[in-house]
Amino acid sequence: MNHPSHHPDRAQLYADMSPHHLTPLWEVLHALVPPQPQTPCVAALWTYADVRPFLMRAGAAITAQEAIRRVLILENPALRGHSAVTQSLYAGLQLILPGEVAPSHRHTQSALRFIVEGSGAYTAVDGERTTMQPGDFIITPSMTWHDHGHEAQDPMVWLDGLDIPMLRFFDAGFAENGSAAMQQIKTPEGTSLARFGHNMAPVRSSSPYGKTSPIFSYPYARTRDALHQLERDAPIDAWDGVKLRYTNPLTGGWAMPTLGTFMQRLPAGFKGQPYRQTDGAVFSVVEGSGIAYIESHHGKAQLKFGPRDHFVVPSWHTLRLSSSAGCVLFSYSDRPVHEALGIHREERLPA
Ligand code: GTQ
Repeated sequence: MNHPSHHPDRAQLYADMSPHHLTPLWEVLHALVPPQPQTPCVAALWTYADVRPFLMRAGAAITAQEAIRRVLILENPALRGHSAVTQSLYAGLQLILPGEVAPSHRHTQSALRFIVEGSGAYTAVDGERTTMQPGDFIITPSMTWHDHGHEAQDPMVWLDGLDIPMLRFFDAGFAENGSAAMQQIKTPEGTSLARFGHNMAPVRSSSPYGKTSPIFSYPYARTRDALHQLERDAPIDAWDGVKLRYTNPLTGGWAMPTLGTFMQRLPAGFKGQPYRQTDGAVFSVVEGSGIAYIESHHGKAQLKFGPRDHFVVPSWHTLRLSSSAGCVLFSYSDRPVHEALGIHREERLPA
């Protein structure tokens, strides 16, 4: 037995070194260098039917101006109090009501918005607005000024995906508030998309947002067309259905340096094969319904999802997706960081 109580001499050694902030490695080595990932995070589902009433109550309880960002954080059930959906990812659902402004600020954390409900609100990024529609993927690059406003009707809800836990881990977070709630608009809407979003780039190419894509709005209408055409005309992947990743047109790499973003279509009757990968992922259901079968060291879970539901599949959890009616899923993960560090692993398993 290795327990210190069986070795009084060792126990005394540990007790004597502890005030000097020293710890014996051999007591913790197995947990530090596990044979395979053993995330404390668990798979979880947030149905929109459950979440929406709380969002609307939050809308009555506090204004966007007062809250700065009126968001309900999707917390991993195993990480309560950490404002994290996995160890590295943040997820939240943000509500903005007609007439409101979420005031301008900027921070080193990168943010993505994935539009869940409503339309007509805008995000402004460094002086250019983009109007948001359901299914649009919108980026707030690191350290760019951003405010959100809503001049149309009906509540508007979007998924916020941020790398907050990563920046916390690296202790690399900086933030500042804007001098005014709304930033000055300097560039007409659609300019970034015209410049970078047509498989072309300015001749004297610049990278206005550093390592982040210069396109900060990827409209769903285009993504949807691509998925449907590929479903019709191209082979269906046995694990993923039709799955595309969003790219930075200047590099062909990820749209964001810390967050990988994907959109996939599962055709009607799709029964996916199982796979697991080291990057944990958050899913937002755009259209349709299906079931995510998940297996890990925590056991088995079966998540039945429908439109506007959200779920998380942590690292090294085996996932199998199926859909009888067909569906479209947006997802994001920390894969770009795994790849940059050379630690990404994926296993595509036989059924
Ligand atoms: O919109 O800037 O959900 O800074 C969390 C932190 C949203 C935002 C969040 C943020 C934002």
